[in-house]
Amino acid sequence: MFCFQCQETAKGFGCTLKGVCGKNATTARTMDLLLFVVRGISVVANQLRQHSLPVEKDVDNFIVDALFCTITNANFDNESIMKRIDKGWEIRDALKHQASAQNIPLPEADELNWKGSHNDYDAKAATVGILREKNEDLRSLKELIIYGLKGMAAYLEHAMRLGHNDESIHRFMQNTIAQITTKSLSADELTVLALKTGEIGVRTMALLDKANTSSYGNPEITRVNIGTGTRPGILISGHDLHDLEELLEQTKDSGVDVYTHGEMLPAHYYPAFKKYTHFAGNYGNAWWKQREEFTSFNGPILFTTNCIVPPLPNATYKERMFTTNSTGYPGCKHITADEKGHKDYTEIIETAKQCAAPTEIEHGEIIGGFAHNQVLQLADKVVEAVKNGAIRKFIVMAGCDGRMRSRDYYTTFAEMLPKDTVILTAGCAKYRYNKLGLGDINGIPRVLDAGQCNDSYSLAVIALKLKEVFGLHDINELPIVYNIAWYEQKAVIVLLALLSLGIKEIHLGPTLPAFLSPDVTKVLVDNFGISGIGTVESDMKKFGLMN
Ligand code: FS2
Ligand code: SF4
Repeated sequence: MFCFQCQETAKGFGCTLKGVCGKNATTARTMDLLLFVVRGISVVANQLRQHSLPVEKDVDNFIVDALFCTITNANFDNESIMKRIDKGWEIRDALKHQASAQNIPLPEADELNWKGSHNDYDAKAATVGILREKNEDLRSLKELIIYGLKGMAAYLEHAMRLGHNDESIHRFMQNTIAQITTKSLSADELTVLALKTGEIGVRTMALLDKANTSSYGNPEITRVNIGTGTRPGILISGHDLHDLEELLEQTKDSGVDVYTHGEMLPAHYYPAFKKYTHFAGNYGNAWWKQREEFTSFNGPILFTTNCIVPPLPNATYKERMFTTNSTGYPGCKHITADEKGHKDYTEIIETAKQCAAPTEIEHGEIIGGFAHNQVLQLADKVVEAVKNGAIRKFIVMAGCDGRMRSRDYYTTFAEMLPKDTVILTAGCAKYRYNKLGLGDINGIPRVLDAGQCNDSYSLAVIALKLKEVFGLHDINELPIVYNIAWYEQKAVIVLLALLSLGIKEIHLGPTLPAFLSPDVTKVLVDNFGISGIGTVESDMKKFGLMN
């Protein structure tokens, strides 16, 4: 196996024996083969589209789900990946049949022709992974784009589940994958494609924002309970608000409470979920603390997306773990939707009823809900605070959290920030500083949480609005610095999206991606001023934040 798609990759180079995330070598290779299938399907689908022929929705759905399930910590269930591959051949061959019936020529590519039995999968997979591209820089750029597309697929899938779709995004994804598969693109051409991926990433995040807000209202300032009640609970994790809605509906008179974990915390900010009195609060912290927190939660856990940490062999909660959508874990019950997209959570609810109430690990409240609509309602107050010097700078600290010790940097950085600065955050990175009690500036909290990682879109909307209000020509003239933490591939699409909006001088940590070759890193440094993080002190100085 070879995988280097996430920030925790082995030795900052690549996982070769087993993933640091827990993904075993066989599953890693099976995922490589699934991506091979995705490439084949994309080539034919793209070719049909180029000839103005229709492509079935099933194709779009398959590609989005297949990309999503290969994101870090989403799916550890080899069997479910194999099933996707089997289905993928059928889709590919049906598309080829369609092309041949219409005399549409297809390019030459192994991805269009190979097919073997399950016994052949592993050997084939070993030849079609990341290292198939021998040129280090081209490999780097291709993987940068593919990881961006994986993040895009995740956000698109959530929007689609709420009935919001955009054909042009699917077209872009499939066209891009087709180009990477069949064309000999130069480094310059791939760089342009990476930026284009960012641009479509903005469109995808805007689509998801519209899907979420038109379904559940605009996030508003909300205090979220982090303690527990006395009734049994169900813990819902991940990013999918549609799953949450169905769970809340089905649990409302059951005597069971629903708590959020990790990236589901921002669901509390949406007005539509406030009517559920049993929507009890947020339990715990970011994804990587789940082994302890799921143990003490005592009740069932539903994963709607990544991040799953493989439970230890003696984990007491494995029988209480449920997955859905693109996620999977061997031995855990997977909940599928019926043909209308509805899910039946009876088994989770019945399991919860047999469980003890959660053990309280924290007490109190956290505040959030500062997505674009809410912040723009406070715009006058914010602008005034900037003009009169009460707010000197905004620090965008969006992104992901992770296990590495070096991420303590973000807690220390937040603690050491001067009192006239405000953190703008989104994603699970917030857990490094959202319980520090950093206070407020004239009633404006010093940590403004917009929501999930996809709500980084909100931060871009806010920045663009401030640029307009202050009459600036360039978004980089704003008193905003970017100190972003990344972990998995959704952060890659967020980064590409910010670059496509012209944002420069982004600091990325705790380490730069292993998949960026030295030459590609140089392009990002020279053209966008991207850099890694230093020490807290040196970065404070660099950002002009020393008092
Ligand atoms: Fe966090 Fe994991 Fe949000 Fe990522 S819970 S690192 O999936 O997408 O951010
Ligand atoms: Fe390694 Fe990250 Fe890939 Fe897992 S997702 S195998 S930790 S690089």
